[in-house]
Amino acid sequence: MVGSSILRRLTADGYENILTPKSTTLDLIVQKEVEEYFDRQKPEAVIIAAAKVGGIGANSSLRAQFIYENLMIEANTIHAAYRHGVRKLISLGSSCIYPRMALQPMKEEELLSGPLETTNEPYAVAKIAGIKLCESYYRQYGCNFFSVMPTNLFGPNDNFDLESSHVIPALIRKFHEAKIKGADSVLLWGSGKPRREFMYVDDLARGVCFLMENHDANDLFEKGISHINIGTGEDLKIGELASKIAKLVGFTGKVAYDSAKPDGTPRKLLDVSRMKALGWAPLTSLDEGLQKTYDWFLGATTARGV
Ligand code: GFB
Repeated sequence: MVGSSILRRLTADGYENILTPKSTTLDLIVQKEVEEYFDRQKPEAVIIAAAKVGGIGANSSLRAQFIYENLMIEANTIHAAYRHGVRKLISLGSSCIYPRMALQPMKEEELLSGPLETTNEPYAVAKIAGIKLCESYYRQYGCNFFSVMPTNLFGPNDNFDLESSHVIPALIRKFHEAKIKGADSVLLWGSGKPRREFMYVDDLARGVCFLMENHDANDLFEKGISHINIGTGEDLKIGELASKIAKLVGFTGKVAYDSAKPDGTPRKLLDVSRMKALGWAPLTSLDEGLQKTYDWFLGATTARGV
């Protein structure tokens, strides 16, 4: 989802020679393959959008895969970028790097100020390692590498698998299928009370390209900041999100909650004043992004003949 959006952005901005290796041709978990790829292709700039990602269900159950695969992808890519003299590198993380009870909205300085949320601790530890890899390669070798922490993202090409997806694609699919089948209720996870911030993926792509062109590692590290947040600065309850998506899809039945499923962190809202101060802001409202994502889902569903 993120990679394809960044590719659309770069192409629209007129960039050429964009390398987008698929996991079938380059396994970023295997160091030798990564080194050989950098040898062959000699990239000038790198954006690490590749990651093992998923919603609260996948994060809780695939704990070994989430920590191992993300650590390997980051370590292999960042080290290869250093060895091959890459001029700038941006590594993408997630707002789950902050402590479960971090002060809201979460400033960059909240990193490592308390214990992490258990459901996604392995993933968060790997993403914190990504931040520290960039910072360490800057401090020891002077590499222009830094990390960007996006809030919860959604949009076209998201994963709509009900077990492993994030909440927005899960809700779009659940409400859509319930409407088609004429079901009178939909079962959601947890209590509906946690608050989340959501950003449409094309805004993240704009933000990453903006930082690639306008920001450098020393702008952060020399101010004692290890990464930069990117989000909308607004959040809502999962229950409120559910009402929005039900209305959008046209589902008029009841919403029930499965309390056996985890809520995760109670609130996850980023402080985005640093991006704001750089003159950057997202353009897509939550309602507009949800509409675009639902339209994409309907197109993909029709294409699959479902
Ligand atoms: O999007 P989500 O899976 O991830 O869940 P997190 C957000 C909230 O929605 C949780 C609730 O409180 C879920 O319990 N929810 C309600 C549902 N119904 C559903 C449903 O059908 N499916 C899903 N998936 N959730 C992830 C982290 O946390 O967010 C990752 O685990 C990463 O590490 C990612 O940071 C952005 O926001 O809780």
